[in-house]
Amino acid sequence: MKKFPEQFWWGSATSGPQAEGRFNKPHANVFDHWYDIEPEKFYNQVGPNTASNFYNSYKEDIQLMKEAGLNSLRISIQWTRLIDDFETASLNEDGVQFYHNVIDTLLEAGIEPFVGLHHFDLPVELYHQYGGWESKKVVDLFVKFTQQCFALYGDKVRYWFVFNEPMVVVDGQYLYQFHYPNIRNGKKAVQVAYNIVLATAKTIEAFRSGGWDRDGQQIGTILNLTPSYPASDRAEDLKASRIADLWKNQLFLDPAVLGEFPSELVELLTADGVLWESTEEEKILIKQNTIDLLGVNFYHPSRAKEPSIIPSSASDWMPNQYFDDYEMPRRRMNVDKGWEIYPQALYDISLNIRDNYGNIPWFVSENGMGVSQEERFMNAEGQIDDFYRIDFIKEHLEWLHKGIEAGSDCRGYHLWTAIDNWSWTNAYRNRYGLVSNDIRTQVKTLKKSGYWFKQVSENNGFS
Ligand code: BGP
Repeated sequence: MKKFPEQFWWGSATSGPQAEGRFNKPHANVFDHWYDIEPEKFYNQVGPNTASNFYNSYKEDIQLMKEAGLNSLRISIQWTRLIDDFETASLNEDGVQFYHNVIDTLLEAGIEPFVGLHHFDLPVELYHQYGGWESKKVVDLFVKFTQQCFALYGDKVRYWFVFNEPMVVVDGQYLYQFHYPNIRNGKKAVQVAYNIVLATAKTIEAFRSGGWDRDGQQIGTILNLTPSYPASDRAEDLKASRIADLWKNQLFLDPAVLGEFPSELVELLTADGVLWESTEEEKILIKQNTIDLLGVNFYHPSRAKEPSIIPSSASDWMPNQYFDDYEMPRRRMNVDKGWEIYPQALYDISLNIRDNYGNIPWFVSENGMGVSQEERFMNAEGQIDDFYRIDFIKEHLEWLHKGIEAGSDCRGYHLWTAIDNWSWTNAYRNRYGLVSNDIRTQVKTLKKSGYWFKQVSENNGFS
């Protein structure tokens, strides 16, 4: 039996925009808006309007999560649901009550709420008015929203997370065009990355100066880490992999944990003429407001080879002018996503955090397997026999366990996700849940993995 540390968090991650549905929301976020104007971008034209109906069925859903053995759950508070007026951060009463109800129901079920404050769900008005994360004005409006969250729920919530996967905001909105406003502008991408780091530090500052850590509450952030491996040991590939790591991982990890950006990256951006605009005062703020707890979303590694893009001018600047993605031959893939399955990377992440980031407490905040047409695996009893998901989780847990044995301070494993939910432009194509969701009827049923996860959670390990 592989045992995990005591009080290990066996849980799952969800997000407001992917689970709740748009019911009673006073504002649209960037995805709501994108679906309104270009539904054809979304798989099967399924949008976020109903999602998994969590707004209406949170009580029953939380019951199912309990049946799947979760002792913790990450939700996210939607800025577009909680706030009526973004300038003053005035509250929307229905939103306020909804998140009270969800948090109370989780606590009653013995499930620790982990609360995220931004899960790709920027209010679209703030993009149209100010350019969203390009603007430091939006940074300050965001901090006001987070202060409302702390004031409302700070006595009940012990674990807060400022951003989910900031690199995906940068990649999706400003570089590789898979999130609204899907533009391509390297210089803006760099400023957005910086502004998100600044927003993280300012939120942490507000949390601590407001005394919301008075009973040991902690604040962290959630980063998608994709450790970079070179395609070969040729100098060109090694260099490409080093820069990929700096950009994809250290850009957010270093300021979050160490309080400063990696100097190698700053030098490179300066030499290329695309470094962000910042002040000395902000630098100090970032230095002083690092996280208590790190969430790591891990799906796949990154493999890099010598780049093929040669920019013709600084205005064409793109980070991938320094690295090309390299695809391993015969790699195993997370079905339909093209993501390489490489669980050993979790061990490498464990050691990296132990050795280079002061062994900060961390947990796997997302990991999971997306599978399309899962009804293929439905057995005679109407249950989805997702043996492949059990194998996938086990493999990852085995490598994580080795990392913990080596002394890395990992406190939990959250699967993406508890109940099949709506997923950005993929809509409901790839299913990740421990619980299936028939989106025509909203009937939700535990999969085989749900029963298995319960045993793992109860035994605090598996054999
Ligand atoms: C992460 C996000 C989640 C979730 C997951 C699965 O990047 O934090 O919100 O969506 O990936 O990816 P996808 O939904 O694109 O299949």
